[in-house]
Amino acid sequence: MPAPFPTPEKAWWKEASIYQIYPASFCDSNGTGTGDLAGITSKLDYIKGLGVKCIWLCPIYESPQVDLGYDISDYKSIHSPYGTLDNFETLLKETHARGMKLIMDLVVNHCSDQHAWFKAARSSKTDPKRDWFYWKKGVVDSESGKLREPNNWRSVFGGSAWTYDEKTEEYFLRLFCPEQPDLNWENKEVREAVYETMRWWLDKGVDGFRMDVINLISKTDGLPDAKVVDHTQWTQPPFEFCANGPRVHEFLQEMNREVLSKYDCLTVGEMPFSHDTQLYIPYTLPKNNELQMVFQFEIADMDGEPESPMRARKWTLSTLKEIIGRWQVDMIAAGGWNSLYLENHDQARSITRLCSDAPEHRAIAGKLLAILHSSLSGTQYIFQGQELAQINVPRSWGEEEYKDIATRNYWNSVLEERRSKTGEENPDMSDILAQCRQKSRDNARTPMQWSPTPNAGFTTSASPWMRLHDDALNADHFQTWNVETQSADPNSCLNFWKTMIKLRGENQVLIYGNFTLLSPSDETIFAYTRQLEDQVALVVMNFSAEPTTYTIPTEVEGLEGARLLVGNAEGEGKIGEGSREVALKAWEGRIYLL
Ligand code: TEU
Repeated sequence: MPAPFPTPEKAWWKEASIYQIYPASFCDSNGTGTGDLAGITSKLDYIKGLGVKCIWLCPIYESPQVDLGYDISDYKSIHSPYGTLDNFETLLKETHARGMKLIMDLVVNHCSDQHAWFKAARSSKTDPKRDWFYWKKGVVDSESGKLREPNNWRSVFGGSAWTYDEKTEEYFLRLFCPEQPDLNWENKEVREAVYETMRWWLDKGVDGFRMDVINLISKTDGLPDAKVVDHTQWTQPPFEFCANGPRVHEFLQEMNREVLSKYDCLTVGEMPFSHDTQLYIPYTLPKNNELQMVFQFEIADMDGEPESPMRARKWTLSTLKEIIGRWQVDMIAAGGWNSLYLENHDQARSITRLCSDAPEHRAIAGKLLAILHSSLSGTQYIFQGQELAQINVPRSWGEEEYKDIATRNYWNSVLEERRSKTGEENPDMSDILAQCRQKSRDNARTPMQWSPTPNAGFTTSASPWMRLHDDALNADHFQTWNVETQSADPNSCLNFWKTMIKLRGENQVLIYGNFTLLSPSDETIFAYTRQLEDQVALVVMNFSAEPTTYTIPTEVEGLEGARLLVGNAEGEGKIGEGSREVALKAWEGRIYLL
């Protein structure tokens, strides 16, 4: 198998496995029921023990927490329940002392409506900060004669993307919730204020940024009405005019020139709302001097309805393979770099979504996904709890347990619609509850489970901010799904993840090797090879709850000397002499070195 494209240049940030922390749900050091910075510091040895080289901290800044920290009211102070700047400095120092790096979340497409910038902008039409945001007059609707929003853009969280401001009688744009006004990047002062904030954190010693919805910062001039694709509503998805917009590359190049190029830092741009590989490659090409990599959403979106992501949609293994294969080949062939994630704080748990969370399959499925995730090209991001084989919340939970604004808005909008249709105060919502259990962002946000003790050692408070998974309490389960118990069990998912992170570090073919997909239309087996110079790795995974036998295609050479590098099930895992057949148990996966 000849190598089809040149080996990427090596870099620390390509090889680092990164651990994502959602601060509210990680570890509560002072019994408030909410995680905090001192709690994170107390767990640094655990994080280092995983083998990761870097931490990504979700927002810890001052915030009214309407969108759990993604609505920032002061970029230079800490949300007080999380601690103080001193606590942050300690966390950073202790992270560095353990040879790890720390990147921050940079949320600058929007800020909070409680930020001083927006308060000033809102105070009068002539305030110097007015133009730091998008303001527009309402439009008189030709049919009703009433004043309506300046255009038909729909918010990511539902409803119009505009909010009316009584005082100045204009609307402001907010692509997320009304408390998250969009910053106007066309205004140079805004960009300078952002760069100044970035320098402030980098000068403190932070090692880079994960940039929230950074592909939304440039909007098409005049903010034209979006195409009508949803005939049931007036508002429409606005992304053709606000995602990957006309000046986005110019802005990122300026940010790179002004800030990033002056530091040895890691940069990853979060970029939802398109799946076009070719559109995303330029962001990561070294010659363009923008970002190192992007989070694309093709796997995240695969099992949700495009116009209503909370509605689950059927997917097939061949689709997943096509998506992964395309990014693995096209991005690397072009000279860009991928970022790999199966979970984050906005996604349901990957075992539930992609495999089976039935008690008998859960641990092996978690390990299977660790094999997949650790044998692809790109920088690897692991979300807290993923290493413990955490799954979605129990089906028995009621709607009152769901806290996330996207989920709440969706629930309330359907409820209202059904109330008005049926005239019933309590219409049947069981289908929507089932959707929440499948797709809600809350599924990722249940607190970390540290030990087989009350509240799983997450907090000493009797009322954690979010309910712990029943795993943590249920007598059948609480012995299994936590850090302490799994640390002591050599066969646990947690220890398997440690093995995979270590093997990835030791076998660079898994990070840099060329990717070749095998058997693309097979709906049970996910198999591929990776090749780096004369090293070849063969990955074979059974994505089904039934045992199966896979015949390795003849295009794969060198099977005679195959050595099993790792597998997630017991047994020798040998490929029979002179045979191309591999027998795999339910959810079994293996990596061979050829
Ligand atoms: O998320 C971007 C985003 O729009 C999606 O991940 C969204 O959450 C998903 O499609 C479900 O609706 C980022 C942050 O990660 C997220 O937590 C914030 O809510 C959002 O931006 C706004 O800052």
